Amino acid sequence: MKEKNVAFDYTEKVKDRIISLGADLVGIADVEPLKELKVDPPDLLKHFTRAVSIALKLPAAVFEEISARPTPIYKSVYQTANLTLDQIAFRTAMALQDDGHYSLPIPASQVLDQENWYAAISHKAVARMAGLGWQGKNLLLITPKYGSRVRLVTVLTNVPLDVDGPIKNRCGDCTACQDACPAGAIKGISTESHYKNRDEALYFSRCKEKTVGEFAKIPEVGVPICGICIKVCPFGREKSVKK
Ligand code: B12
Repeated sequence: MKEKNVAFDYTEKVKDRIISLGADLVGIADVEPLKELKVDPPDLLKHFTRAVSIALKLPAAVFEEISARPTPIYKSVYQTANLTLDQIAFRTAMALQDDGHYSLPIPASQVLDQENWYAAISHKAVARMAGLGWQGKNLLLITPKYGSRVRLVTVLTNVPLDVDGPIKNRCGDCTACQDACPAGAIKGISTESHYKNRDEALYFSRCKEKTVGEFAKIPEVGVPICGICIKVCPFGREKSVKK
């Protein structure tokens, strides 16, 4: 009789459970290459071997309603998505823990270094290594099905789940995000893997001035969001455009 692949079966069970909690995409990254990342605290990854990347799609119409600035509805969707992802990550980590595996949910949107804008770990890097999408010219994770209209969360764990691999960048010659960025922040440079730093892809200070310095100061918005480079990305846009 053929031997059962226990790791594969358990990985599928974990992924199915995450989807049943309401996630739209899930993938598994090996932690080893992620050790190059700046993380907070610096030994964050020490006790973990795998990073589970979880994506939640966003209502595409919300982006179609955005023209020059983020809308109050987008702010609400952003908050709901963060809360939903935090709950999915929490429940995933607890289920893994109940199965005997040391596991840590990383918040969807918690900034630890307010001066340099760093979180505990980059969800985009985890998602890319877990095969959910590629890092696009807008610096965001672009998924084949939903484009960048997804928010992300990560669960770190020490169970040897089967690992997924990165997928190929499909931005090609497209300059939609570069052309539309209201801050003129996107340089339009493509990467086969990932950017060495944010400045390779962005005039980061321009993006920050627009989102943090301008949009977050709109009273009914109040958070550093924008949404325009998400809206114009052709991946996943087709079904959302008003007919
Ligand atoms: C701080 C922050 C901001 C700051 C700074 C943004 C920035 N570019 O760092 C501000 C307020 C400006 C901002 C703006 C936005 N943000 Co923001 N932000 C974050 C937050 C909380 C931390 C980001 C961080 O630590 N960056 C540090 C840098 C160095 O990491 P990085 O940006 O991911 O880029 C590096 C890695 O990805 C790396 N990489 C990629 N693959 C690999 C693989 C390996 C092995 C390695 C070593 C590295 C690597 O290459 C990049 C360059 O070094 C994250 C949540 C999180 N924990 O990740 C959300 C997050 C990145 N933001 C998000 C979004 C959507 C936005 C906005 C569109 C606003 C909005 N919601 O409308 C804009 C887009 C700006 C842009 N085009 O980059 C989403 C992105 C979702 C997606 N589909 O990609 C995230 C992931 C939140 C979430 N939970 O979904 N954000």
